[in-house]
Amino acid sequence: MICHKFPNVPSSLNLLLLSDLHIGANIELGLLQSELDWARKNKARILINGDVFDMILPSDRKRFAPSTLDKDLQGVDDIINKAIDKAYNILFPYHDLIDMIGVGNHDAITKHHHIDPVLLLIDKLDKRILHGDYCGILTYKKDYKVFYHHGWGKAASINIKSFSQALNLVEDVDMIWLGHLHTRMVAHSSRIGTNGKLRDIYFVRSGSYLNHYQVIDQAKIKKSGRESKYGQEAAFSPFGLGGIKVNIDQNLKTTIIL
Ligand SMILES: [Mn+2]
Repeated sequence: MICHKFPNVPSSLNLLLLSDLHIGANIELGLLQSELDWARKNKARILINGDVFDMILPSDRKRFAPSTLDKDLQGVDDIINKAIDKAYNILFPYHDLIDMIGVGNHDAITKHHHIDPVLLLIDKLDKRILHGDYCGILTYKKDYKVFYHHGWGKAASINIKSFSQALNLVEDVDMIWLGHLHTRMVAHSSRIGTNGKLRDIYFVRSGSYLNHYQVIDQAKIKKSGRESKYGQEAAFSPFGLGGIKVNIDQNLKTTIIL
């Protein structure tokens, strides 16, 4: 895990919390780009909590389907190179805003393919960017602590249980941020501090950019065949798509920007 401090940030700090970009698959790129543009306009720092890449590769007989690849990755042998190029092209215009890129289960291909695509992406984008590993604690300003973990478990409908599980992992934080399940959500709670005062804690889960329920017209399905959609077959809920926008003001008060 990573433990890192960002002490020198604006007194009113905007964060854009992203995860589950799944670059390399067919994603809702327009949504991602509009969020990145929001970050530019509002001088937000961008953090990416894993699954930057989809990395469902042809050697994965269980999950790979050619139709699920982004068109820029089709018909090439060096799919991993092309996925890194694609992520670079999407993120480069915003590289100066990105503070961290972490690893999710889809990026963790080191065991089978002997490569860390997140490290290669960071090398290409901007060597200043923090490699976030799978989890860590980021401290903003004097003492605002965010615990992030890419996540665990099988995709399900709204799942609040993983937040109480995360509370068993970490103490004394202002925000717990997970990804992975693709079920975008925000919850606010508090804990009794050792001084007897209540301390706010926010639970956030950033969503993905995968839409399992795109409507396909008859001409396309009859010409090109049906596309494999694991989310439909498993009856996944359609989820809320996209990241989470946050403001932390000069008094370290959290506002989720909806
Ligand atoms: Mn994911």
